[in-house]
Amino acid sequence: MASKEEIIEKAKGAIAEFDSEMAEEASNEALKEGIDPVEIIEHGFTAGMQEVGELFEQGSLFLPHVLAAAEAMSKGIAVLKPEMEKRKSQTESKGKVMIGTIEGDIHSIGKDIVVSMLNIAGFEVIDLGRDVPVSTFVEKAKEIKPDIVASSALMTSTMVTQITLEEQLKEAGIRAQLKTMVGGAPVTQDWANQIGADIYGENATDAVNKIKEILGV
Ligand code: B12
Repeated sequence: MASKEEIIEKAKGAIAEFDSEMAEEASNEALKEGIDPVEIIEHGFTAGMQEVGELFEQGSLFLPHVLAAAEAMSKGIAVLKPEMEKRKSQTESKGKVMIGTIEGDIHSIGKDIVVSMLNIAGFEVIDLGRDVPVSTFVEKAKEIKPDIVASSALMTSTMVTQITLEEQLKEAGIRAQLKTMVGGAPVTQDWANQIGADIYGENATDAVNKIKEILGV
């Protein structure tokens, strides 16, 4: 019988070794041992992806490696999905969160984790996907009237579009009726302050806590 630490290490290793089968195995073992899927995702898969990211930045790994790591991560998370659905808060929706990766940016792994955690915490999440045009954020916000409009940006070249989102929500006359949240690796609290976003979320747990706080739920 594997311990929690061993399973978390296995999940982390699966991403670092781009091994989808091992990622699924780690998830299945976690389910068997009754370990919270959130722990496997945060301390296992995400930690592994961070390592891969660092090696990619240092130039010792290349894009195909990163893609293979991303694939392993989504395979591992897919195994955990049914259990996460089960653990979903059974209470009425705590609020509506609309989220997407900003225009020009196809990074979706972090955003997807935030979506999963918000779901578990009992929020209704409208996931617009990745590379979402600012106009789509605005149109959908008018239609769906979410409490929160959240955008993810993983590149310095796309985080600037979060400014456009703030501006267009104002132009559409709906900015005051909702709160905006920004996140993604290059995004900081300073950036959120600078562009006038209401919430900065460092990671999925932080995002959930801060939304709960601002909505008072
Ligand atoms: C995986 C990855 C990819 C994968 C993405 C797969 C996918 N489906 O998402 C692939 C291989 C496709 C890819 C492509 C590219 N990538 Co890339 N990629 C990465 C990598 C290695 C890891 C990102 C990741 O998934 N991390 C793991 C997750 C869990 O962490 P996270 O995203 O930060 O999310 C957490 C928090 O930030 C937060 N969060 C995230 N979103 C949100 C949203 C909200 C609202 C909140 C509150 C919180 C929140 O919560 C999450 C959970 O804790 C990073 C390196 C890095 N260190 O970030 C580069 C990186 C982001 N990529 C980079 C680049 C340049 C590219 C490409 C342009 C490469 C190319 N030459 O083609 C293309 C992008 C094309 C495009 N138009 O978008 C650069 C960006 C540099 C910059 N300008 O800032 C980076 C930093 C690598 C580097 N140093 O060069 N990439």
